[in-house]
Amino acid sequence: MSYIDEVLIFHRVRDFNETEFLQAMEEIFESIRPVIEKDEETYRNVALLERLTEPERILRFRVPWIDDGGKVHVNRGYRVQFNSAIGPYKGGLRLHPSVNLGVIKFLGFEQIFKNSLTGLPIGGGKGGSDFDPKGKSNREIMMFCQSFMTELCKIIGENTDVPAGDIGTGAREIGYMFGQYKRICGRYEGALTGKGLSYGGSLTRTEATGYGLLYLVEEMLRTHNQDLQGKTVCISGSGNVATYAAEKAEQLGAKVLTVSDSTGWVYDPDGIDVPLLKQIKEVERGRVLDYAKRRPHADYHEGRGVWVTPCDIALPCATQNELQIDDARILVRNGVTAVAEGANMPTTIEATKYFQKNGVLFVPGKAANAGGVATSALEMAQNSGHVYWSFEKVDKTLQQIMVNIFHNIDAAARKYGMAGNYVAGANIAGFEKVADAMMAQGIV
Ligand code: NDP
Ligand code: 2IT
Repeated sequence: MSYIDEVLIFHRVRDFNETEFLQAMEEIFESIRPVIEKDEETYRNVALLERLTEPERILRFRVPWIDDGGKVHVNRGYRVQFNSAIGPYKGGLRLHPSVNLGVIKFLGFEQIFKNSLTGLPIGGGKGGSDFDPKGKSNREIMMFCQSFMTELCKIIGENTDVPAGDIGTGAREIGYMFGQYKRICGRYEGALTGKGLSYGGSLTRTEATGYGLLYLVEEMLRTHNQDLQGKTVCISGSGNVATYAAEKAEQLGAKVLTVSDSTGWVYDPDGIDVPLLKQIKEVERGRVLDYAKRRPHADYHEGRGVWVTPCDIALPCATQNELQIDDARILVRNGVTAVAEGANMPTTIEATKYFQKNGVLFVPGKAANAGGVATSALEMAQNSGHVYWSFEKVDKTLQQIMVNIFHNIDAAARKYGMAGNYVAGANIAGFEKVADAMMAQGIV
């Protein structure tokens, strides 16, 4: 049996209940198969794949907190320090009731290759909790964040592990966590990114994931002699990534027709009004239903269904496995030409293959949404140099990073005879650097 299959079967048996982790691993292993099979014995002899798929360290901890009515709650906190071959662990913290070890392992595993693609010295990690921030008061959020950080602070630091935001963790949560970290550890250091601008944050970090997604799409279209001018775009989600993807898409001349959340979605034929969306989501902490009520021609629909809207470009920016085979069929039937993942693994493997088979340009999240973590690494660089860079400088650097990522994944796909397969290109390019570093550092 091939080495790749041996390791896959081993995990299917041992980690059978970690569905999302197995899905991420199977996609990556399929892509790197030609790389491994070229030199199978070398990799097998040092158990490279077994080491790559086993986190260096996992911390799971109790997070007790007291709500405004005096009731005590206990959530589970996680931090998976997956791989530090090319730099300190780096990756976000997800606060959502669906969080479990399998979800955090999938996100941490993806992060290894994404961070490698940025070209910056950051390893892979991820964390979070099954805490649900929806409907909580500011005080309750602060109580939770302080309790969470009281444990997490024991294993993070500017040169060891640097968490950041993800679903449910934005500027407010990072602020509370940073305050508690500093209080307990007594050090003012960049142990978190996504910080506020008054205490060590970087300009452009808020916008970075969404902007970076569009910079990559723009470069991909350019190499196919197209641009975003006049294109229609469907976006799912209405959080950090979705909002700034919409903003940049509109700046580049496209019309954004949809946004969504876990209760419903909005079709706005006049194009999404991004300042209004920001007001509702970032200031009022409302829902997309509130957006629809304040727009003259927008329709609101309950439930899933955002992908029925005909569009040139689809940008899933909400959560894993939100774009499934039926959605892919409808998008293709409606003439979609490009799909790029703002979220992590939003497209199922079946849907991804359907897009590729039907000639749709498809870019996986680990390349397309890498602008967020890349800008986090720029925040780390500013913090350790005790300096601040201008918006223009960070934005230009981000743009260059996304252009480089596109060309690197394009070249890696071509090198292995799979031109245009950006899934294979991203996985191979991300893997090669990490594998090289792991081989050089011995059996650790
Ligand atoms: P936010 O919390 O800001 O927004 C998440 C959005 O997705 C909300 O609109 C939310 O709706 C929706 N959503 C979340 N879970 C579900 C679900 N189970 N079903 C339907 N909709 C859902 O998160 P971000 O924008 O930061 O993250 C979005 C995605 O992008 C995630 O996959 C994240 O891992 C990825 N990502 C984020 C980066 C960042 O820098 N923030 C960087 C790279 C990737 P609702 O409010 O109803 O829950
Ligand atoms: O999935 C991701 O890349 C993020 N949530 C951002 C991680 C980071 O460290 O900025």
